Amino acid sequence: MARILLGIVLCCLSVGLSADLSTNIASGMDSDSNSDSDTGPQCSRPIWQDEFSGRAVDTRKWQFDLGDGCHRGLCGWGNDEQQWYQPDNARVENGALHITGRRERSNGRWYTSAKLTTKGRFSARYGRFEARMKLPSGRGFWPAFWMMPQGNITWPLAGEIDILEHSGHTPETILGAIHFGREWPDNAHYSESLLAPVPWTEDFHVYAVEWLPEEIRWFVNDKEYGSVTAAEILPYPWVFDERPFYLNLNLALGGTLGGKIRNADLPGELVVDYVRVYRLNCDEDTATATKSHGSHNRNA
Ligand SMILES: [Ca+2]
Repeated sequence: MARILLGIVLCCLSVGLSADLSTNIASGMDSDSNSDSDTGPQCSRPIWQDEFSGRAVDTRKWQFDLGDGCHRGLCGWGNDEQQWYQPDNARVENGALHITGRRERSNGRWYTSAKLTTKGRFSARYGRFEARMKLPSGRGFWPAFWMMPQGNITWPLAGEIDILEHSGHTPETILGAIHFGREWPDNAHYSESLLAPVPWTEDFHVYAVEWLPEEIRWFVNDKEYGSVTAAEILPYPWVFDERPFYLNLNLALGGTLGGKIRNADLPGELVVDYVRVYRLNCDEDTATATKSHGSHNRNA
């Protein structure tokens, strides 16, 4: 989600979240305590999921991030994003979460949208993190499915994992990335992209990462389109083995990746059929387990 120039972006999203760890442990939702050792059939079942089969956003699983970031000293969420986040722009209907980005005056902004996070609700270290989604079509939309580290650590010292990002100006391209390094402006990132002959917005696809010790792999519909290892980002330290990360889902408008907003293209929706998290270490070791992801219960 964070771009280079505005690397301060997400720093403040993690500030003030020191309560997360205790919340997760207390609720039993944090999978990190046993995710390294369990084996067996639970690997074919999600350890956490939301199928969005109810009538509203399940606030036991998600929190809303609100506003435009200015209350955190991070106007436009550090990326010059144009939307005001509010719960009204997220609804659960027909088995899916719908996040709507629209032209609507609110609190001094010209656009509204929504952002959901499992911050304080669920986090995990390692595993397969996937969402089946249909991306909005239209110039200015910037949907993202991404992860941030638990704890109160200045961005990006503890990392950031972007499972999927997309710009409505380049509808045939999807992006995956990690952010790391030192504090802005000495931060760094590694990214992968996949260019398709037709827009990704035309259909549902399953976007995923498989996160292992010293390695992260990006997938779409079970096709691996990129990976990064600790060795590949040297001399930067690999900070992704240290703590659990929580999930974020949002639809930004404009900003450094969303670009110029074309009002005639609005409104638009990010539709999420489900979000599922699996362990990967089903077999003898993590390295072989990741090859067996076909056993997961996915219906992409
Ligand atoms: Ca569903």
